[in-house]
Amino acid sequence: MMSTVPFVIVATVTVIVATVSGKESSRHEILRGHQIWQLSNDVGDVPLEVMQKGLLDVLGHFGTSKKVRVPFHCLEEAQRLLQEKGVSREILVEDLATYLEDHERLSKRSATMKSDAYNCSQPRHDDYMTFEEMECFLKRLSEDNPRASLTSIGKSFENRDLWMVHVRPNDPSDSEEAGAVWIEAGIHAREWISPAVALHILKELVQDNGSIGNFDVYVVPMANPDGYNYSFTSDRMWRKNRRITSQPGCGGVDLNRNWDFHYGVGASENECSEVYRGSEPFSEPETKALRDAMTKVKDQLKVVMSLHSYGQQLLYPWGYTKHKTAPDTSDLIARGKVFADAAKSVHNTVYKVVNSAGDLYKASGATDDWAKGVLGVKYTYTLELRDEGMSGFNLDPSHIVPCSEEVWEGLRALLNEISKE
Ligand code: 0X9
Ligand code: ZN
Repeated sequence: MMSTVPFVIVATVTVIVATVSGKESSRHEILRGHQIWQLSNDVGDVPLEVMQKGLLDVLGHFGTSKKVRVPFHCLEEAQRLLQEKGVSREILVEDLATYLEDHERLSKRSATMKSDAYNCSQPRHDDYMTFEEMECFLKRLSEDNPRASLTSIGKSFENRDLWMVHVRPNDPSDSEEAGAVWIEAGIHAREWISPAVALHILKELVQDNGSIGNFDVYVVPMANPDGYNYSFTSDRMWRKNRRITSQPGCGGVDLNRNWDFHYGVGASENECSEVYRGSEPFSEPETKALRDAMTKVKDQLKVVMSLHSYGQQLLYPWGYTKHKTAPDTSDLIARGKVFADAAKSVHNTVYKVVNSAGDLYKASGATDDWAKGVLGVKYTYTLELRDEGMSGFNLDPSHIVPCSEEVWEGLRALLNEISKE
């Protein structure tokens, strides 16, 4: 017999039950049923192959073991493929939505519960900032500091501004040109610590009275604003931009696979994959804008640093191949160690200086390889920020300040060393 209970009563009961269980209006619904697995050691490239098929998302890389996220509808297929290749798994998180909800409840934060009104004068230290809050800070910074100018280098797929701040050297009368540094952050949406650190570095840069030498510094603190915004509102684990693709439910291009240098290696043609490279090199408005802005200052560029998370590693090229050594490798390692030693001196955080393809995994189409291979910039790095995997992307905001402090110290030491060349 059909139930005669009116919908309104069912709905009311559902709301009460949901409220009691604390699961009302969850913004993590999209991740319901997703699991986090720790894969057995010595997995080789198997997880990356499965990721390229769009069945899982490799999160962290530690030696030979890997942590992956598997969407609910891929659980069986991913498990079957991994088993076929002799890779076993341990389930670390049964349901990612519940995990994130519990975590938020414990840390008493949620996107809708911001601590206090934001007045734009300083970057937040107590919480991750929304894109609008970042814009407000950047505008205020450039109004208040004559050495800083703010430019929109283009628009994102959803028409948000791609902001670049140029901080001129402290002493422009100093005839010795040091060159320029390029800092890119937030190209991967869910890596929230990256733009947060970039904003804190900007704050330091405009206050700096010459301790970094005579460098011009260009900072793009939010290279993927659409993805970042989406990771706040709808999917905390979103990585790509928000390009609409031909397959419904499989949007987004991995902007760190879209640059035109050995395009395609270690990236995917599959729109559903987390490492989808896009329809062609520089198919995306975000990478095009970055390319054009970097190209304009290419003759000045000495250092390009792309901020990511997580893993606490300073990666040097190449990323596209394990079989070739990039030019200047010994200098990249030596200066990288200067960065790491200085960073460690602040809060004892260890950043390992490692080769991208050799020590992490093969992946082409990233900022660092393109800047070195095409623009010919000597020092190009990807810096994987805190942590080593305890919290991963879900890093507590209490890390924002200490992480920024150690990166600032590392950067200062690195630039001082390079300015001696
Ligand atoms: O895979 C990436 O794009 C970066 N790691 S992340 O976990 N943040 O996604 C590393 C990129 C390293 N550089 C190259 N492979 N060229
Ligand atoms: Zn990243």
